[in-house]
Amino acid sequence: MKRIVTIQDISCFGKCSLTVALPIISAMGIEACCIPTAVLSTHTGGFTGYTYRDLTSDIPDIAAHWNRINLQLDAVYTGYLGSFEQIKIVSDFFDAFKTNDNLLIVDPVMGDKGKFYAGFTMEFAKEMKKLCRKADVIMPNLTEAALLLGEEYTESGYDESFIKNMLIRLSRLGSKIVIITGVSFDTSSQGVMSYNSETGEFFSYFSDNIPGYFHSTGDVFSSTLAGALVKNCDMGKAIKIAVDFTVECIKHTVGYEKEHWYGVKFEECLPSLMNM
Ligand code: PXL
Repeated sequence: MKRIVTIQDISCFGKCSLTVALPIISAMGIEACCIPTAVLSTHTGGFTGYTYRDLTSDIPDIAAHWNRINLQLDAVYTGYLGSFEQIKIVSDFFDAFKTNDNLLIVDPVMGDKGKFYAGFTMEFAKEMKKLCRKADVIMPNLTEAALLLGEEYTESGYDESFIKNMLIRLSRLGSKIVIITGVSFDTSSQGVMSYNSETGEFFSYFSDNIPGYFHSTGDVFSSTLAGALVKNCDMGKAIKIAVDFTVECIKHTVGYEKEHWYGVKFEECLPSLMNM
């Protein structure tokens, strides 16, 4: 059985980060361990007055204990990180747990639709770039890709060579595999493009573009992709599973946007992920 540790916050209500990653990884038949980086009463996208308890100082002690019990990890998958110090500590965690055959997977969560999430800045993006340098796989959305490259966000009107060029430049940060999510060349489809800097291979996979904004789909995609890669799916298959499952969760939420504006109803789709 494979084992992933995912390092991100717990938003107690709101269906994102750990409350999405843990069930998805478990449903894929992978042992899910976690390091919660902070506890929030809700996520920050659309709620006001949320609580935030920082758990950064617990991370080195958890890492030290895991070292003492010689815990082996098939992958370390990071999502939302809340401070410069957290990035630094996660970077130390990478150094402590990297082996020749495990995967360091970074979703550089910082923003969407051309905007930072609450509390993120350009300085944070510069720090995140350093973490991406150590990763084997990074999976920014188009907004985060632009932030990592220090450029303006291009919302639409780009073509395949524009994204390929971004992928190549992002790979120069240091990771072997780069995946850009939220790519759309026309209004009817949306998907992802990836680049493997060792083989020079590009891969794209597109599905239906469903109008509207659906929270937590980035976390659904990244958790599924991390699981598929750890289960040794090739890149094409891993991306297809992650996109298809994310789109299924979105379609399942269409019509329930009022009650479920804060996150997609991924739970009822988990049986289908297990079958994939
Ligand atoms: O889904 C990414 C995410 C994770 N964690 C927190 C967030 C967000 C996005 O808004 O607010 C706390």
